[in-house]
Amino acid sequence: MASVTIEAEPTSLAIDLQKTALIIIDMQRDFLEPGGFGETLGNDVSRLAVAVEPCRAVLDAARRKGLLVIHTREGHRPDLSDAPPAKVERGIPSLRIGAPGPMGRILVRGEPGHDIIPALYPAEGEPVIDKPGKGAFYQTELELMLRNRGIENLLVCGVTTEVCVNTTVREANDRGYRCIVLSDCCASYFPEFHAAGLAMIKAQGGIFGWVSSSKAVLAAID
Ligand code: C5J
Repeated sequence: MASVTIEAEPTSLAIDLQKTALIIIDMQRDFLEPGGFGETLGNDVSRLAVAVEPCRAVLDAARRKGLLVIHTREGHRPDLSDAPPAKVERGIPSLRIGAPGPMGRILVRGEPGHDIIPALYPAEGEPVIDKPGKGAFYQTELELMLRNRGIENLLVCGVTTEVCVNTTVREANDRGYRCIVLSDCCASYFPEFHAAGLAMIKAQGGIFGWVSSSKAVLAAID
């Protein structure tokens, strides 16, 4: 596969698709559907739906082109031994991490709410990274997987823009990856945080990475 040029801000950039992975952050029922972790924190979860179709278009194209596709899920072991007390203690006790909810125990691995939404469900063979924190590199095998595959560039999609997407992009940037965040494939419960989260990435000549869109990426790779 040849190198392609992606229109992005603050600059367009040329990437080798063989060294590029698509990473889809935390498109889980717990964040996107009513009754999950996102809603227990007082959020309007319908605000994240806008990212699903653009994400799906990029996911389909990435699969067609044979790009490495990696999915992540935020969540904890059923005994919560990997959940810091400071994280669990937040919020109303009956709605905290590990409490029972309509989609099973909140943010617990193996529960229905922890799973990825059907529209973006991982295909056979696509790695799924289970992460206990906001960043996808923290206490996971992500970096090892990327290094073993010779990946240098990440197309980043998912939720939420200012939390797990931003944290992962910052972690990746420090590890030397070029991160291209697809603005319409990300979403936040707070539109102003979505905008600020993207602005922070591309400011100062692209201090953490680049911001592009599904349309630009599809035009370049498909
Ligand atoms: C949050 C995430 N917002 N995936 N997690 O707690 O962004």
